[in-house]
Amino acid sequence: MLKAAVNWKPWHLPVNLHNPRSGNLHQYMEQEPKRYLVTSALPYANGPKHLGHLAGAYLPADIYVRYLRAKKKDVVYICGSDEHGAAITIQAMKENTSPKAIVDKYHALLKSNMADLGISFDIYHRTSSPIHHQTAQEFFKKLNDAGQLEKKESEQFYDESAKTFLADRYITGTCPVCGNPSAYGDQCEKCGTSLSPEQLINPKSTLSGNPPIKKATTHWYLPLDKHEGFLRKWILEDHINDWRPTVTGQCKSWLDQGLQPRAVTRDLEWGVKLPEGTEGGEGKVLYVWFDAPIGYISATRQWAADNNKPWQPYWEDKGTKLVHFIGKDNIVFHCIIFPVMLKLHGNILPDNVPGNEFMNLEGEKMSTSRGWSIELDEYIADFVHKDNGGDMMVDALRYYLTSIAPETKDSEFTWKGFQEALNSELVAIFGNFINRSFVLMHKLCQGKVPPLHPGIMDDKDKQFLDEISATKTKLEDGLEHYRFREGLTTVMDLARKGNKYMQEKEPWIVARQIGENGQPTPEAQAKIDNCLHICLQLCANLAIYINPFLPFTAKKMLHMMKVVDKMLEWENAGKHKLLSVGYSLRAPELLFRKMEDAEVTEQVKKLKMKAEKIAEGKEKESVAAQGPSVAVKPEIVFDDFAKIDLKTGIIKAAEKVEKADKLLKLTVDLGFETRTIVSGIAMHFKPEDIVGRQVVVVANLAPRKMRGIESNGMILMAEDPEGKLHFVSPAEAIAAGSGVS
Ligand code: B3M
Ligand code: ZN
Repeated sequence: MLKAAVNWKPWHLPVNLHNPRSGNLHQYMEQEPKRYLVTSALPYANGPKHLGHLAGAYLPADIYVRYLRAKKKDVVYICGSDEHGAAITIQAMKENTSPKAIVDKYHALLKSNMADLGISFDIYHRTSSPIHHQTAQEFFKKLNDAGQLEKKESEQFYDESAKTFLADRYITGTCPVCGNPSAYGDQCEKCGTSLSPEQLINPKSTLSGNPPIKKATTHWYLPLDKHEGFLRKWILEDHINDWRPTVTGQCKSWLDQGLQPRAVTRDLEWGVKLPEGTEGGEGKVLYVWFDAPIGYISATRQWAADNNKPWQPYWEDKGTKLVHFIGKDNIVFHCIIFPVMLKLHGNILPDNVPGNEFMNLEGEKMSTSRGWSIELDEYIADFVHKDNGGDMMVDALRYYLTSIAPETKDSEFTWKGFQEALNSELVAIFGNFINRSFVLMHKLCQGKVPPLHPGIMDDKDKQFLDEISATKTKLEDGLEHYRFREGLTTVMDLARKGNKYMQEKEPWIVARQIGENGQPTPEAQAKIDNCLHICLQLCANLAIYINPFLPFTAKKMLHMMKVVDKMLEWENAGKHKLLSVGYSLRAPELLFRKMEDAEVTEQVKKLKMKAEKIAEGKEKESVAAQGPSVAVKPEIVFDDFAKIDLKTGIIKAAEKVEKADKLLKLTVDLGFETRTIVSGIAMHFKPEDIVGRQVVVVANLAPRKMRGIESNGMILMAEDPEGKLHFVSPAEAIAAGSGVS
């Protein structure tokens, strides 16, 4: 006991406040920044966010800042809700409430989701706050007063019945690229093309359903075209080697297309009003993409005020390293538009913008609106709040998402892949190594850190200690250069080597060399000591290395080792004497649990059902949008009608579709062939009652999968005012396959 006390290190319990500084700063090409300002894209407070968002903008930033904090850097991690723009007002319409109610509701949700997942913002602010409105107005005013904005009149889409100009999102029409009939004025969600409302075919206002007219209005423009030269040099020369190629590549294609002045104001109610006294600015607000990035600045101001610090150096001093973490859909705003704003306003520019590609889900694009997503709150409900090992499932998620981070190309989340990563990597490699080290230490070394006997160290021992130190440099290289996926692999490789080292040393076999006293011989014990001493030093190092990625796990490891948080400081990484000889350690705790096959099946099923339910809802909506049946749809020409191939058929067999209340699977004889058609008529007809019926079928409708069954066609039905369905069929018996026109 006395020995242990003498050997206590500052990170051993009880806390000793002495602070050793090794000063072994790693050498980098660039000058050491004075401070870091790290941001994650401000999520729209218009609904829950999904795992793709987490993997794209929040988790990597969190890993980065946790690493910087471990290095005792001056770092502030900024985020908050983006509470303006059409994303909010449209959601308010959908939920039949006010924009304010929407942002209040979703801001609270996002804030708590992020906290549950260990995202360690220094502030999670909101753009509806007064300090943000003030900051954004001052920003606009400074640029406007300096003559950096252009004011011009232009024709914009206007809804005459709603008496309002229409934001791009309020206009829908047919996508000129893919023909999607419900593309938005700024983007087609089906093919991903970014659009302007002018490009839409048959544009319609979502407010009234009427085609909009063009009306003159005045707006302020940011003349991006004037800053093209600066952007080209800054991105395509100065940062061509340190930014991700996917990011510079996207910038290059924007620049090559030629930049246009961009309107930074809108005729809307909801948003940051133009500063008072702006001539002609009444009734106008700042464009959401103008005010949102200024949210990074206003959040910094709020953070500084809360912490009694000056905020200006973070945005004005060149010694600040500013890093924006975003998804690829936000690249143009963070690499082109906001930098121009910052430059004109006299601020520093981002040092890097690590934009991530997209994470797909089980073979398809993740999308909340289509229901093909795992929302943060769904994951939290299923695995964090429900599961008693909640924190361990947060780290399991952080692990899997980082291991498949879409850093260079799109990647894919699958539940099977998650299970595999958890069971055969986290549990079988990392958790297993820590657990074995602790179990053996309790069994063979009286629950204490055994001494190291240098005289009998062999090459394997020495090499392995070198390996522990070498990992530090390798991991730093990954973390400093935003290659988190590689960084995590580096840590896991070390744990894997730990298992291999222990396997080769097999202390449990060595322990069978028993002396006369029934204990292992002194030589055998010395070998056991060396192996477990080194393994335990590795455990301490693994805690430091894994901490930025899996903070909850690192914390548990500290508890097992009975050391304080201070041990996690980066300057301790790679050292071989983190745990003092003779110090007694706790029993091992379970760090991770396996994911069962049943959980995988259940989640995949849940995902499919959610998407189907939403698809059904949308179908209803679009039927409803066509109006009551007395109204007639817009006129078509004969050629439109002639495209539809209607044929008569006879129902040969009908059966219920499992777990789908509304669907019947029909076998229909069309004369020339027999088809499977899935029809939503199960609430109206019993299968046995409709066999033998004559029907009319849309024979050339593209096949569609419903509940895993491919449906080849559609049965025509008439709906009476009570909503009851009736078959449409020839009055007399007629050969199956007869044409209908
Ligand atoms: N709210 C878009 C998005 O959530 C936008 C980001 C703002 S970052 C300043 O993808
Ligand atoms: Zn399209």
